[in-house]
Amino acid sequence: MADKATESLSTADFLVEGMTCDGCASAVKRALAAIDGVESTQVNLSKNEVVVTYDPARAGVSSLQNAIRGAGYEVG
Ligand SMILES: [Cu+2]
Repeated sequence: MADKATESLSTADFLVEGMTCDGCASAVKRALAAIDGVESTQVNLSKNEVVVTYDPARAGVSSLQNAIRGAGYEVG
């Protein structure tokens, strides 16, 4: 089960509307971190940009988008 294959990670770039402060950035990060396969999340508030590094074998782009929407933000 815990096969130690080398992970090949992908990054996904999202335009997220509604993030206005560090609290929003934290909420988005927390929502994404809760998804299995998400390695890290970077938020650029001034560009409304969220960059997610994830394992595509375990998480899909749509589940990342759903997590962001679930936190209360629009994904472009
Ligand atoms: Cu905020």
